Amino acid sequence: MALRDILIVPDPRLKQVSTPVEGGVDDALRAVMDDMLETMYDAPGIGLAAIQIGVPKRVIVMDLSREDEPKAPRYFVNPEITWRSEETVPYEEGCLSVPDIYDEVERPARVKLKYLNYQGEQIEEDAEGMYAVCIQHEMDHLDGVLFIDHLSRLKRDRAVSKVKKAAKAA
Ligand code: K1U
Ligand code: ZN
Repeated sequence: MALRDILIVPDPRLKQVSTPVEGGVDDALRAVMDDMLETMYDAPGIGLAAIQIGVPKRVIVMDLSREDEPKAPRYFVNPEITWRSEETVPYEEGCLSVPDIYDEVERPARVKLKYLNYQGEQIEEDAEGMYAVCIQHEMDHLDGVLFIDHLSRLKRDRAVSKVKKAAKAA
């Protein structure tokens, strides 16, 4: 396993639409997912999309366990949302590619999704709460969308300027 660099805005690769994984889950893809998980834990974060380490494939890792609980990694290959609730909820989101910026995004409260897991098995699930927030945030990454794209243009521009300024000062 290896730590990978996380892309930071305004890196143009973050705007790319990622392509589906062809031919199922193999050892090479599992090695990428292992690197993603290690990178996410190290950041630290609760989710990571492959494009955030520069790999334009439709792959996500996530771990929503609390610090006092055993680790519970989840892997999503070619995830698809098949249903969204009418009801929406606000949540203050952050993103490892937009460091130190947090703002409220309104998203469907519940979704149904299907995906392939680490073993390549087809899974269908309902998500709500933090799981629903995080999977929608990560699936946006697969389509080149960042949480700041859900904010006003003024807030988005301010966020990118703040991140650029911080990077220059570092
Ligand atoms: O960059 C990412 O996509 C990961 C992002 C996931 C996320 C956070 C909040 C709402 C929706 C999606 C993060 O993990 S940001 C860091 C974070 O939330 C966190 C870090 C350490 C402990 C707990 C949370
Ligand atoms: Zn993110």
